[in-house]
Amino acid sequence: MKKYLILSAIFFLNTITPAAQNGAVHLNSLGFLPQLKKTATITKVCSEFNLIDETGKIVFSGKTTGPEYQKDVDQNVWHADFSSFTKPGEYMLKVPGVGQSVRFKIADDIFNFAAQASMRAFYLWRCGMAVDGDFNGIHYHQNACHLQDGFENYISKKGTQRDGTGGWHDAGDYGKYVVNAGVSLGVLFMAWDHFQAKIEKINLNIPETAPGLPDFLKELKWETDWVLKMQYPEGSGKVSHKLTRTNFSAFIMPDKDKEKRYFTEWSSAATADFVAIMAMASRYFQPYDTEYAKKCLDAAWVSYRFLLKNTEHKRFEQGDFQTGGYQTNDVDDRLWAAAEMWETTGDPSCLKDFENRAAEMDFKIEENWDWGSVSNLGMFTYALSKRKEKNADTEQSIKSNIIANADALVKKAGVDVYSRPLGGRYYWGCNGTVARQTVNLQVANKIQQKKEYIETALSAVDHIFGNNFYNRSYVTGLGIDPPMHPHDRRSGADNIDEPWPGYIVGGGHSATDWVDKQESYSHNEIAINWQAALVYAMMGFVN
Ligand code: 9MR
Ligand code: ZN
Repeated sequence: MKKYLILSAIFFLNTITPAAQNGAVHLNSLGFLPQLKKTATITKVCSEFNLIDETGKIVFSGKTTGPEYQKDVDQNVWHADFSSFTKPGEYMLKVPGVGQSVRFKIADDIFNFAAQASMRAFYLWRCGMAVDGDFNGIHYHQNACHLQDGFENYISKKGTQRDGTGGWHDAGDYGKYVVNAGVSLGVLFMAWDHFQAKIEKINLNIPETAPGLPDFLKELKWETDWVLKMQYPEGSGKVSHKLTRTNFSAFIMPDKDKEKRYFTEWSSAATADFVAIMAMASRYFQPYDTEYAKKCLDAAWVSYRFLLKNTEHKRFEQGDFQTGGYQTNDVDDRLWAAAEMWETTGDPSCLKDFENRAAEMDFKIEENWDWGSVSNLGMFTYALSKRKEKNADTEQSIKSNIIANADALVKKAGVDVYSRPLGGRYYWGCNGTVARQTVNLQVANKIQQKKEYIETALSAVDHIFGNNFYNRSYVTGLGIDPPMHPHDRRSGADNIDEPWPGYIVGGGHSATDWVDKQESYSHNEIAINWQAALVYAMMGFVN
């Protein structure tokens, strides 16, 4: 009896958890695009590999290269490269003496489903309305929440309530923060700009909250509608830094979170980000909704003019608040605002403002950027702008820095054993940065087309979906052995084992310390800024 039980347990494990028995062959578990590079990282001694099709036939063989030792993971690894095999189908990589990979496909549309899921994750994050989603046979549901948003106690009008409903929750917490909405929407609008034709192939299957808009913009409008409400209503142009409770809630569903939430004091970074977002919104909504486009641009001008008259950095002071700080210097935010205002309006004073600020920043392109450093967004908008009035030297400096930066990322991914374009840097939310580096690479590719740029962007995607130290996907519901315990209040409170799907988790603070534990918010939270980067990364590979 006992023996029978053990045998059947082994059989069971073999059939449902290939990951456990094949730990040494790390690759993008979603699969590969026929025409681009295909590699795997193997963490045991090996010399050759075979690609097996569904019938068990060897369709391609090769020699592995290696070993290469890398200190941060303390591993010797070998690489298998089967890029030259391009035939669509379902395969497995077998490495004699080591084991095999998960099953994966080679197909043109291999990333479409993950691209859709990562974008739908924004819909599932909506605040202020009931949300429903089906994924892998599971129904996820959330009641309408935070309908009392918000109170104005902290912006002088004692106790008054004003409409601040809508938008997306920020992360695993239910707060809403303008600075983080900034970098998120900036990257998402860029995705739309760079990949509109690809994005339009994807049906997001979201409710009709903005008739006449393509799905993707419909989702962004849910957030821009909320961002508009963060501008002070008295007409000054100031923008509240955030709308949150004074502290974080427990792990409860959002409709159960009844404590008062407040519009906070303004900050100059939030105000500048507001300008950039609204200028972008005006530009991208213009073809579908001219009235809304005008509303966004009018709001952007009010805040932009306010910033021109108020040049000092107005920091956000937490005071009573213990929720996310998102405190950041405003120099990069102001540069971004000027770039988007110019691109939307063509106004020469905005151009001058941007070019002066770009010079002050030495036309620098950041390798590693997030909510605290958004100058790249401005630099990229300017570099790719078709407007004619640019200063030729400024344009040249920025473009050559974009190329140099992308070349550096190609090099970094080239030497990292898991092809991580961020190399050995780890910190809170670094998985988001890895995904966001695909923006640098795709922009460089627009300036000077090079296969290495696209393939390094693909390396970032490979890394996220399994070609990493853990041989695990960092995105809930997708790929090999994905995170099961993200720091996400809904996932923790809804009595469903599987977490809400499609979300990238923050990642480790060193190469080997990531943990899939709900309590570890600094390793395993989800957040809109990292998610926007994931969406950008994925949309680049939709076919
Ligand atoms: O992403 C933010 C990270 O860069 C900071 O180091 C960290 C601490 O300030 O905060 C992170 O942002 C969190 C925010 O403050 C509140 N909502 C959840 C965010 C993701 O963890
Ligand atoms: Zn809410």
